[in-house]
Amino acid sequence: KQQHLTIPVSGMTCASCVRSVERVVGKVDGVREVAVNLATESADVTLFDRKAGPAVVAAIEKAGYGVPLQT
Ligand code: 9UX
Repeated sequence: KQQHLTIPVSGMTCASCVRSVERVVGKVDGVREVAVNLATESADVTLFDRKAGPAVVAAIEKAGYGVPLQT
């Protein structure tokens, strides 16, 4: 089932960081669309399949950014 997620992303400080995160997330299998917002430190991601969620988080962390736990 298609799903929209807002994922918190820490460690982004400039527009290049935003593009880096958009690039790596966009390459993950199952991602339909991604838009990263520096001001809110989050990534809005639309997935073709909710099973892609963990791979999106892994890709963000591998690129050197953090995904703080949502409370
Ligand atoms: Mo921006 Mo991000 O210069 O690691 S690319 S700080």
